[in-house]
Amino acid sequence: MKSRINAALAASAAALVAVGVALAAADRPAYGEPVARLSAADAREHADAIFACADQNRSETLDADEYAALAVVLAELSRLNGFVVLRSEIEDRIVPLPFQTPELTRSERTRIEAVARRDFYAAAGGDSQLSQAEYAEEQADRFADADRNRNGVLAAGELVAFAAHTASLDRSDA
Ligand SMILES: [Ca+2]
Ligand SMILES: [Ca+2]
Repeated sequence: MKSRINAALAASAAALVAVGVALAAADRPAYGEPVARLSAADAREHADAIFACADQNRSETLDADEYAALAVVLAELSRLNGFVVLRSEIEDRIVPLPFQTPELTRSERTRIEAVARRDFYAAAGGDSQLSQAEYAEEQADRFADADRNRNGVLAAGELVAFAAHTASLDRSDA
């Protein structure tokens, strides 16, 4: 698995490799049980951990390149793994993707990056920098979109929708 990930990332820009290494860090403990329910607090913890991985230059903000690299790497790793990893301080857990997913093609990667840049500028505001709070707010909006029954928890199909979004499998709007 690791060599497949490295091979996929080798074709990418340095920014992609940096984010990919941070997200695939070998010193993380083994993955726990698949997630059955995701609370808003769990999602916030995950978002904060992802933000830290994506902030390559430790500026405490994401720029458009960091944000786009994050979107591409999350899609790439999720598809290679067949699951999305949810980070927490205690352990990483997984949400399996609902179907076999092919590796990213070059054109898909271009599309994901373009969508990510559009999303970035919508979320970042006039300074073109996305703070941790702004990233958390954007991710909270995605959580709310997935929470169809508005009970503050993602479960079953809601969780699948959230994971599919992370893997950029739901983007038909670009
Ligand atoms: Ca940064
Ligand atoms: Ca729900």
